[in-house]
Amino acid sequence: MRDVNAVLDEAGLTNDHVHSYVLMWAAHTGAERVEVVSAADDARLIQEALASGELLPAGEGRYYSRSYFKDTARAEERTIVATSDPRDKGVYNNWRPSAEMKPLLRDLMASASAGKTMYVIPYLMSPPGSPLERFAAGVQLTDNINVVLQMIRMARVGVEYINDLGNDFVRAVHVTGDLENLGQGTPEDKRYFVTVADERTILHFGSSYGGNALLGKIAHGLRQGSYDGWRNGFLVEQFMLLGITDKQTGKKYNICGGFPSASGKTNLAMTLAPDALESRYYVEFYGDDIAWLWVGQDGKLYGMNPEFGVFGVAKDTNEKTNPTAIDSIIPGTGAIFTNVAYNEKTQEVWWEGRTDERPADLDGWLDWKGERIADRAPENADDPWAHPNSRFTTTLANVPNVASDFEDPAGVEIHGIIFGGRTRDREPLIRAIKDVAEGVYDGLTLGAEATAAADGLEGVLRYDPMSLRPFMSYPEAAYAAHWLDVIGRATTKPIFAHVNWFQRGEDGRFLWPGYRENLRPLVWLMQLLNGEAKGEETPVGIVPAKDELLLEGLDEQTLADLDAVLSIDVARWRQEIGFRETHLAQFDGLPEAIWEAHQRVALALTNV
Ligand code: GTP
Ligand code: SPV
Ligand code: MN
Repeated sequence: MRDVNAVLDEAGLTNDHVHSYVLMWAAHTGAERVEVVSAADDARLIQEALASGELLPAGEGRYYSRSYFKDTARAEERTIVATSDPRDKGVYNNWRPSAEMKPLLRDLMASASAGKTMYVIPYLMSPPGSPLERFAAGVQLTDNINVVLQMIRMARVGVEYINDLGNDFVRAVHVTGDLENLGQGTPEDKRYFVTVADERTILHFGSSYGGNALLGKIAHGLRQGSYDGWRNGFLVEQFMLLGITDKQTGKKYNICGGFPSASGKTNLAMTLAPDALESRYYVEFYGDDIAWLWVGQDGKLYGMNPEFGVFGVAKDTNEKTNPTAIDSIIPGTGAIFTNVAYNEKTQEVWWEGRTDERPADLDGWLDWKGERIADRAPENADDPWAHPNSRFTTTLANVPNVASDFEDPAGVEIHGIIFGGRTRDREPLIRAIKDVAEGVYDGLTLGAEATAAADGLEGVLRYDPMSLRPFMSYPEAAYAAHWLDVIGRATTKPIFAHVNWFQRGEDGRFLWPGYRENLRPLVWLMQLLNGEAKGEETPVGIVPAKDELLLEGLDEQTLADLDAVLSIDVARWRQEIGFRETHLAQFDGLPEAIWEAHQRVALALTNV
């Protein structure tokens, strides 16, 4: 191999700490050559990936890739947080001693990139100049060109982000491994996705997909970030972030919030006002998956999206459900589609819900595994064409309603924090919570039906505190205390709310049309914050009075279902209180304020 130092020098990489880190791992993984990547290399790297067949063309300026069929989602049970302090063990963080995990990962990675290029990706998970910039820089090493191209879309990439940082960067090592021989999902599973949080080192082995492989996003942006936030006084959450401007009053409100994976963050963040409200409200997109939150000098709560792109669920994305997403992946955007269906003759892509009907002419169509659809056995005729966790990757700037100040390092003031999940009953469309401890309690008891973004468990209801469960890096009780501390320091408090777009009727249909219509309850929440709406008190928060919700333009069926959508099922709630007690009791040393909030809600429910 060429002298690695010379390669790094030529690329303008002057940080000595980065030099020694790259040198060490290049030697250890046995990579054949080293290449430093910057965003400006995108066009050339795309051509190389097309030439090698690692990408396929999907029309003008769009690309398609297929991952190994056993490598299509985050593998939560293989994901570990390691530190040297056993007190960092929580209920959900899958803690292991770093002294055990580091040698194991080193062994797995030894010579595992032989014959391959090791790409060096210096990246920043924040707008440059952010007060949290110091925690946002990293250098990912990867042996996979598709991962490089995805990282260029999802993070700010270039040597300028790390040259002046000394040792303040996350070391993020990704080695794909021999995907066909890793025993995925068997007792001999060789995949390990480890964040050594107290050393700010990420070691991921055995996947080239999504959060397993793009280490800026989930591993750094959420798991490492939340650990750093705990130690340094800020919050890092799996939250979307949007702004709503009332054109009549000129006021702008920013709302962030967490729904578990595949529960609607991207769709909500990219939403447009429903047609009937378009003349009055304008919605701006900031981020769809991660928010970092901090209290500013002025006592206000601020938030920013550390990402540079969107890695969105393809399923059901269409002109009606999410028109801005469709516009953000049109020809010329550089979008990459992964694991959707692909037509090798026309270079079109398709996924379930893209159009009402599957393409009628099967000629050229391959499913997400690359198998010819026209050749399917009759018993497989109904199998999905796209994988349910298939995704599109596109940069924020491609989203038509991206906020004009999305790169402002100052971030935006946060007025509201919402939690939501997929729950078919009990949870009303929206219930607002003004008390901070009760809001935090609500986040801690967030539950959802599991989804395709995480392996296994489909359909089972599980608790997912603040929607951070798969990314939790430190113990839950400390996490709750940290939330109370950070929000407690804000002198202007945000309002909290719990939302649910997924209530179903006895016939199984959704009772609320969702998507763009979801703006209505959010507008109500901001009116409540402002004193323009009063709502109705219930034991579990304030729900909108029917005439306070902006109803114009909703169809007959939705109006007929509205009572059900806004009502509180007290019997189901009393039962839920018992489940919550068991859930919270797992967390040793949970702050008293959280238990008190729980008791207040429980008591209010016995008294109705
Ligand atoms: P991750 O990227 O995995 O974190 O997912 P996410 O939370 O961003 O979820 P996303 O917005 O991609 O939505 C996941 C699925 O939920 C998609 O299939 C959407 O079409 C569907 N969905 C989103 N919003 C709504 C809604 O308001 N109502 C209904 N019925 N479905 C929705
Ligand atoms: C999620 O699963 O919550 C995602 C996608 O945002 S991934 O990056 O693959 O984790
Ligand atoms: Mn996510």
